[in-house]
Amino acid sequence: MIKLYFHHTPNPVKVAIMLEETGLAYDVIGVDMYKGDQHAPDYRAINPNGKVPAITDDGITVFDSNAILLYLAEKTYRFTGTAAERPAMLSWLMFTASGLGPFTGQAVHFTQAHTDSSYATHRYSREVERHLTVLEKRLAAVPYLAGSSYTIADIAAWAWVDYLVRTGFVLSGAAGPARWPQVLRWHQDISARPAVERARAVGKSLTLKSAVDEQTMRALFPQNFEGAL
Ligand SMILES: N[C@@H](CCC(=O)N[C@@H](CS)C(=O)NCC(=O)O)C(=O)O
Repeated sequence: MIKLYFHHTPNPVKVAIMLEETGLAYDVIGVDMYKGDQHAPDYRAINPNGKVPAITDDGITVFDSNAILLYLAEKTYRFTGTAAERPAMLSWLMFTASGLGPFTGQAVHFTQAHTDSSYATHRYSREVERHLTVLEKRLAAVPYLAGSSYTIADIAAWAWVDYLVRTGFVLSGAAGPARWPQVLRWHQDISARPAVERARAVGKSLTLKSAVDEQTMRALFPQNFEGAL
């Protein structure tokens, strides 16, 4: 049985969606990243990068959400798109893995956690907007990122766009619908999928820490603490 190492944040949610879409059986194991569970030796043996998500699947271990999406797509032969769509699927999956995801993470960090760098706040926020505009142009031409088929590239990008919608970071303001109507159309379309609705509920029964205190700051931002890495 697959074990999903989870916290309710965008990267693990991608994997929950894929597991729900494919109907594979899985158990959810909470990794309380506000307490620093991601750095525990037992968890580092599963994900040496000390982040969520990771999965184990009968002796196989896979870490990094995008690698897990590819692994599950290859395991089930689902959500890869047609043969003709596969190159586009890979391109858009990596667009999220190396661009939309990391830049959004940095934008949120500098806007909400460390507001003392206006240069960094500006740079990453503008990069989020630029990534949304790249998505907008693609989704004005095709219904899904790979083309006609809903694929793991959509699942990966949706998790970050959903985060931007829910937190109101960029998309909720008056400018959002005017600037990125196709992104919002695509977001609503995917949000209505039953598997996505079920994935939103994954991990809700876990008791995870919500308070942000020094333990949390040390767990999430060890580079800011001498000798913590
Ligand atoms: N490239 C990795 C990034 C994983 C990642 O940054 N996960 C965040 C949650 S969305 C995390 O574990 N944060 C805890 C930490 O950085 O200590 C992936 O896609 O899985």
